[in-house]
Amino acid sequence: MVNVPAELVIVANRLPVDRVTGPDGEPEWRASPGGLVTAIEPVLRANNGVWIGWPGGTDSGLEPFEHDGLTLDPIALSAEEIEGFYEGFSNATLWPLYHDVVAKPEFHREWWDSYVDVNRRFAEHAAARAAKGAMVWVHDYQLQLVPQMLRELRPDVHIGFFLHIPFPPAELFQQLPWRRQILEGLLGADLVGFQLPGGAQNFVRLVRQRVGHKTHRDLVYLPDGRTVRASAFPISIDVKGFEKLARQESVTARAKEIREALGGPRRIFLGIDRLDYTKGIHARLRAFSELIAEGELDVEDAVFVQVATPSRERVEQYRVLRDDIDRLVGRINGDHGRIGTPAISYLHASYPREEMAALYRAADIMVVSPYRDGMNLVAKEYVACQYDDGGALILSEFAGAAYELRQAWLINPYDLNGMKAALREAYHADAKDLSRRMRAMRKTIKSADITAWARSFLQAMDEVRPAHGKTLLPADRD
Ligand code: GDG
Repeated sequence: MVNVPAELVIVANRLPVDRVTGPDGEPEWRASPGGLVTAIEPVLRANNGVWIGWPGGTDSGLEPFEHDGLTLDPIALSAEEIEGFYEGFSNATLWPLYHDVVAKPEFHREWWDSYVDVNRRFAEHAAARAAKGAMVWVHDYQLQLVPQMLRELRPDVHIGFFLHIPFPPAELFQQLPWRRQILEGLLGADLVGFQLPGGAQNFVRLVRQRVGHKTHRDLVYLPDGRTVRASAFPISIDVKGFEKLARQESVTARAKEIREALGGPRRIFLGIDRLDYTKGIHARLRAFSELIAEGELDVEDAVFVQVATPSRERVEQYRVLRDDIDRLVGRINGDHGRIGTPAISYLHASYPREEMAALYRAADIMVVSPYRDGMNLVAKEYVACQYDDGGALILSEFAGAAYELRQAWLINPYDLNGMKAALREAYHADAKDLSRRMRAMRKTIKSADITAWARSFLQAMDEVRPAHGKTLLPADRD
């Protein structure tokens, strides 16, 4: 299966595995966590597709291989490309630019050159792997030039693109010296998907203004007669899978153990994020610590567990953030902690899924406070795990998830007093209020899970450019 042309090709920056050194000193593959993996894996399995991506590291000459039933096709990056394409243009130019310039984006011409080169390599690889008339689904901000490059090589294939992060308003996107190239790159796709309608509208407006194509609602009309559709497909999670995990006896037992290890507080607050400056970790810890300082909360009754998964550790802004959070946690615990009862239990580590589920089960109040976030799967995962309708969700209105999870305590993470009020309210909320909110949110996510997301994207692909009898299977799971 490893080298046959594939009917479905997933192209994403990262493969869903990391190359690690095993116990015997030999390199081996290990599944890696992340929003994209969680979302795509079921669709790929259902269609026997191939996933093209970078495995991390600088190993070259890696061959396609099978891992846990998935066909994976690694693309090598050199040390210079990791610096220019990945850490540079993707994560120090596009990432901050697309997230409301929460941090200042850097523009360097050599980073751009590297982005173009690596995008071309991905496109060439996809062109070589796709069967005639196949569906190629390209993912995310690192690969926005791939659709156009691939179309030039393989006009027969159907190309979908999905952006997992927000697409910025014209006023910000305009700053990018290569704005036109990015728009033209995306227009190589038949369907360009965004998390929210606002992202799709920003894109269509920019195409009209900057490239000069005719548009009508969610359609762009190209001079060569092609039509490109730009619409919203809010991503979701494997709701049933998470609930099943949460119901496992071992997870229930571990959740109890976590609570005991924390000294049996009345309420556990929880944050789980990649350590990223867009996630608003700083703001939520400050809000919590002020409530303690003001005597509204007591460390005997309330603890904040913050898991920050290591991320992009070689990018300067992420190093600075790590030091900032370390300092803040140290100061808060130094000021307010007591022996055996710190105010904040801070974990800079990555955990297995079972431990994540146990944390979600143990938490009474989940705090998700990004300054800007495409969707935020953590918020949905927390809701999926609350099968007894308990628990409270505090959610930033700047996360895509806020458009669906309306019954959460919605907050503006820039408004510290507003955030404190929400934390206080959730802390004191009665069981009836909590279960009314949680029930409604659970209903929402159950009706729009990952299967529905994939199905709607693939269906839209079919509509925008019919596949002549070939239909991909959605990921059906029970
Ligand atoms: C991008 C967009 C969009 C985290 N730590 C561990 C772990 N995780 C898993 C979570 C969740 C995923 O990683 C994180 O997804 P998010 O959506 O919260 O955030 P990003 O990584 O920024 O994802 C985002 C997403 O793409 C999908 O489109 O929602 O807006 O920024 O699934 O559970 N999983 C495990 N151990 C960890 O320590 N096992």
